[in-house]
Amino acid sequence: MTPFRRLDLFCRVVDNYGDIGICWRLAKQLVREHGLAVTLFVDDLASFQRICPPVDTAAERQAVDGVTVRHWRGQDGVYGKEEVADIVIEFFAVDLPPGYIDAMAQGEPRPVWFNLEGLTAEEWVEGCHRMPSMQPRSMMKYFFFPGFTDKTGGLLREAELEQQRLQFQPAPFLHQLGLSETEIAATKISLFCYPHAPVSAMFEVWQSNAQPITCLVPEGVAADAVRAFTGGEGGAGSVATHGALTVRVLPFVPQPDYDKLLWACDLNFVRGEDSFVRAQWAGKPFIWHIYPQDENLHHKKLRAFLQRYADELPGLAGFALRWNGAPVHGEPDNWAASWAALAAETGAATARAAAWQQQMLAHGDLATNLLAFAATLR
Ligand code: TRH
Repeated sequence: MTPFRRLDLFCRVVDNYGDIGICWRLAKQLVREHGLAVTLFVDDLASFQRICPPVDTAAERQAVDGVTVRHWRGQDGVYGKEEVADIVIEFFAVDLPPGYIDAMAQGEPRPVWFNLEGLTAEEWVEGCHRMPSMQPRSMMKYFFFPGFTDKTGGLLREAELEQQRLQFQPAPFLHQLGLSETEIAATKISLFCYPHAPVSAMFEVWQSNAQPITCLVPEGVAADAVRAFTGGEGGAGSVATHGALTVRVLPFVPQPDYDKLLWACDLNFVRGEDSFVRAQWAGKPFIWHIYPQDENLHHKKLRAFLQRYADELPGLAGFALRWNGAPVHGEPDNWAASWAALAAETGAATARAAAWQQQMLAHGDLATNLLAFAATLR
């Protein structure tokens, strides 16, 4: 049992859906599994609505799945000390409103204050995880890092997730999304990536695959390549087959359904942070398109992850590096060869996915780890 009653979580949507995707997942879990009263402050309700359709984009304050959602309109505003929660989380180092910080300083006891950081497999996070940082008015803020080792905060994961995955029946779900029996019987690949991914090159290789492939692409993703392949607008429901490859455009689904899509496919292409973690819990082989950063910093992060995950899967590691435009030495220099090397490892990659899940489970989940650490600070 946590000694805390209330938690405030501040989320600024920098780009796309990962920021709100992660915060929303965490907020719901803290309510459902830990009984906390959670307020999620978010600046972009339209992005939120995309992954969670019940969200009302016009509401200043609303309750969604037991979470109080407040439209965070800016840094102005006066907050009373009674408005401040027992735990305050700023996600990805967002600046809290100065008026809120003032109210935090007035509280007794003061709230436990966290900066919840981004996920990386690099070793340095172990040294920074849980590190305190002195703030004005003698307040302390603590860094909390998700991660892949027991010296980090672990990964976000709901308690009932594995049970849900084991009970899941793919066929009705895929039918609902409009897939035919033939498409369902093929090797199914979900494709979620950034616009610079070499999707057209991949489509070309898959057209000549020995077995049929169904590639499922959320609407708006890889839009140029999808339009070129389907010869139409590429809206949800668009579908075309050339050679062994069928490409089908899916609607952007609510967040829980995206998990189901990952569970239903044989291979998942994911991106960012949240879909990357969900692919790991899906227990299926996956290829990660990492969020690009200046000076190719993301290549360093990708290599750090592959070193932990794919040390014994050279085909998967080589493919992932090429997919991200990272230099690969001694690897095949064409997509057909890269695909063949990845496909040849399907059995080993599936076994690795299951073993990795067990390894990650041993570190506990991020929400529980965060609350346990917070309790030591009171
Ligand atoms: O959307 P992303 O690229 O998001 C992020 C943000 O850009 C962020 O600024 C950056 O810091 C981070 O990447 C690294 O990728 P991500 O993290 O995978 O988030 C996608 C979310 O969208 C995830 O919660 C799953 C959800 N989703 C749906 O709900 N339905 C869908 O149909 C799809 C494809 C995704």
